[in-house]
Amino acid sequence: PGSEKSGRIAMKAYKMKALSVEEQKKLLLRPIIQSNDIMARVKPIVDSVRERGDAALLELTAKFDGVKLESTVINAPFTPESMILDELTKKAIDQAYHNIEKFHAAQVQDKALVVETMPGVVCTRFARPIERVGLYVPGGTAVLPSTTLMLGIPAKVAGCSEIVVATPPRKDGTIVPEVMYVAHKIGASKVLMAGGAQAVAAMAYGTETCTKVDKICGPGNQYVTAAKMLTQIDSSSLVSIDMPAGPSELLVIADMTSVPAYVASDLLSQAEHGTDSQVVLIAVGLTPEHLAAIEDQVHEQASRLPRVDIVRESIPKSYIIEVEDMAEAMRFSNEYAPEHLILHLEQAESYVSQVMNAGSVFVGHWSPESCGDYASGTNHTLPTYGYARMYSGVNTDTFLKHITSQQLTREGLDAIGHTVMRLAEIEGLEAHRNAVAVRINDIRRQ
Ligand code: HSO
Ligand code: ZN
Repeated sequence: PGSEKSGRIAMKAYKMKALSVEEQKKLLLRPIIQSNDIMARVKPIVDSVRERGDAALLELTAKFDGVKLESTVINAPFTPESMILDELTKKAIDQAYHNIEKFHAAQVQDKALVVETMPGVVCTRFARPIERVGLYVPGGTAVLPSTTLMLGIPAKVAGCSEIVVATPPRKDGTIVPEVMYVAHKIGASKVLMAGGAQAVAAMAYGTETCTKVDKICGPGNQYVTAAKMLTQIDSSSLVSIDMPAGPSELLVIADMTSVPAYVASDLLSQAEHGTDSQVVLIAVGLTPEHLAAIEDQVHEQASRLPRVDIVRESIPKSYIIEVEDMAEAMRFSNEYAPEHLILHLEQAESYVSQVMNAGSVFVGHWSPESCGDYASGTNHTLPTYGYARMYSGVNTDTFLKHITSQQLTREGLDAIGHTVMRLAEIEGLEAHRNAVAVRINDIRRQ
């Protein structure tokens, strides 16, 4: 380890035109997650919480978090002593809260959608909050009040009636005051002092003290993700989840107008999350000097980071690809479908229309991912692992469901009736046909 600790911190580097189609495909893949193994370890944990509730939860928290708790839940109202913060911290959280709330409140559609598809045939769609939701806030290597904001604000804005925040306790059996303060601001009714698969199971099935919820949201390690998936497919829990979660990732596209220090700082901000974080740099028509300046910056800035040990593992697994033009860059980025995409480009905004797959886009030199991670207003719970192809990040709709309704007038039914009866006939569903026919007969009789 001695020599490793002093070695150069560098990403792998490729030239697109030297890569075969197969090699390109390989680069698009994320590290394989051995889910069978994980599922086998998670299942007994989930089962024991389902069967034995709080007793199992307390045992598992003692085993995995090394904390012997008296009770697993803190009920609202939370005590002022549990959320004591210095002024600067409080101000920062309040400012972030304000922006995130503003952006997520704007996503709410107050009015029902009403469409008259034919004269006398009116279809509507309206939203209702998911009543009880569980928000998983990971513990681990970082304290994450920001994740509490990102999950809690949309849930509050959507109008969820019960919000449970789950997060692992500290060694002293308490929850960090930052998370308690945010839990208070979002109107959480409970903080569940548990982490991992056991916390997910408690929220999915409910325990003596923990409410059973309808949907579980939030990032987490492989055990948390496995527990979310297991409980979702168990119909006895009747719970849904936001999305499959994987390690954090970032793709940066940079041209000659990019500032090497900024590019490197963005790459590192994502690389410091975990040893499995992946960052990709697509270098568009860079001179060798410009690219070397970015690589130097990566090494220099990385060496000064407190989390350099994490970065030393994540950066060498990450890579740079040199491409000749923006068309190639956008093609690769859309195929990769990154969780975060940063455009360090001249007239960056003109490329946004070409983004087909990404969790969240950061446009231009002055838009570091950190702003979206914490405070600008967008959500940081985003699809990873290529799921940005078909999933959205957490947003206000995550906590809503849409209900449709319809009302037909007599004239409306008269006009649509024959279409419905014919289609029912084709499907051989006579009762369906008849439900229209009995009414049409009445209409004709008069
Ligand atoms: N970049 C992370 C979110 C986060 N960053 C939380 C800092 N705190 C999501 O990929
Ligand atoms: Zn981050």
